[in-house]
Amino acid sequence: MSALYNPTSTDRFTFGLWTVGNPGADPFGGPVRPRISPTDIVRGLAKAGAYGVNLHDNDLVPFGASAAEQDRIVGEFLDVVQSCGLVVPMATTNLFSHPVFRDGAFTSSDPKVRAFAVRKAKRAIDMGVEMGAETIVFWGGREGVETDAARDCRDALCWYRECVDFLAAWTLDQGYSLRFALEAKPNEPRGDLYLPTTGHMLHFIETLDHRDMVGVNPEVAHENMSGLSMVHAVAQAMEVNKLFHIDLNAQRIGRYDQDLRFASEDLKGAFFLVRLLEGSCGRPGYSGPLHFDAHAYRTEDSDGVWDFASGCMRNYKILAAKAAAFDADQEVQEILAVNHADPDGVGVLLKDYTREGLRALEVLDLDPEALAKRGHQYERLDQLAMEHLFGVR
Ligand code: GLT
Ligand code: MN
Ligand code: MN
Repeated sequence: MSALYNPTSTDRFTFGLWTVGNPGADPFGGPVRPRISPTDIVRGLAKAGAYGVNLHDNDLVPFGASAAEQDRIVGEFLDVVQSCGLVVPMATTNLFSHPVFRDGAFTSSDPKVRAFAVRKAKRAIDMGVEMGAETIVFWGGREGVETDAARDCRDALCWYRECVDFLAAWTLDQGYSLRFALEAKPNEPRGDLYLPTTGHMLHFIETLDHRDMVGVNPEVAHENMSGLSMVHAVAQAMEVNKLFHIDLNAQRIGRYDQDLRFASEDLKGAFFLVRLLEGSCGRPGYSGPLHFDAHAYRTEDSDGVWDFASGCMRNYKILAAKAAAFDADQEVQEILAVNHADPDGVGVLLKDYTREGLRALEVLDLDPEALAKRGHQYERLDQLAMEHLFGVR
């Protein structure tokens, strides 16, 4: 395998403790791999060329641990993180594993459960700040229902908003400089999750008190589970400066949440996603951490886990090189230039409404029959993308 695509810390690749630490359990069978300790995960990630490690509170500190126990565990962990030259850019709260969250955390009908969830999230944020995290992810794994008989969905959304508003206000009150990133998923483990796509999240964010500090954390698998385009979800977030974090993995449409090695399915989707994240068509890219929220196949032993991690990072770098080559390809540029051409300066008329602009629009020579005759050469353009991907161009 070419060393050209070996990751280094400047690539800003991150993994969660729960990703490489996944022991291969599924709903039909138990773990198949020994549990790797958090500190060994950190050592392994540093060796593999990652930049950082992310975690849920309970990936590191057991649920219900005392303050003294937490201090000891966090201290030991941070010593290893620092000695390995890694960082912890993102932290999150497990609001889904404990049975107390069986009917939701921020959207539970029981205010005591909501209060417990907020208090747990608050403590996880404190822990994240101690570790130097800049982003706090919220994935509402239990925020949903099997039956809408349970509550009016509008109440759920209102409670969800109250909890995020409360935590944002508290974060600001603490003087923490943090951003929240909300992660959508359509279903699993609940029958239907509230706020099922990144688009739903983006609108919800606009209804929050402290919307400036809240953005999204789209995941490839989660958008694809709904049969939607991850590229379009991410682009919409980027266009309004709301892409605060990203969960990269792979997924086949119509399946359970597979969390596969990045780009191992839907190669073309991954190619256009990387092209978008790297910056394309004169638009800036994304500069935050590139997080892989995925895990090794259940078939793998401990060595296979590191093959998986290396594959995620190499695939991103290979696709970044392919995307750059595609954008630099003269034939690609020619096709795009023809399609975007504006020799008569028409586009500017639509930028802002003015009465003069309207008059100019009305007298334009626009012949729909002539415009409709034009082919766009997208078969050729897409084939060029394919040939770059196949490595024959
Ligand atoms: C869980 C989930 C992921 C989320 C993680 C953050 S936890 O593994 O499947 O998509 O990003 O809470
Ligand atoms: Mn997932
Ligand atoms: Mn995720």
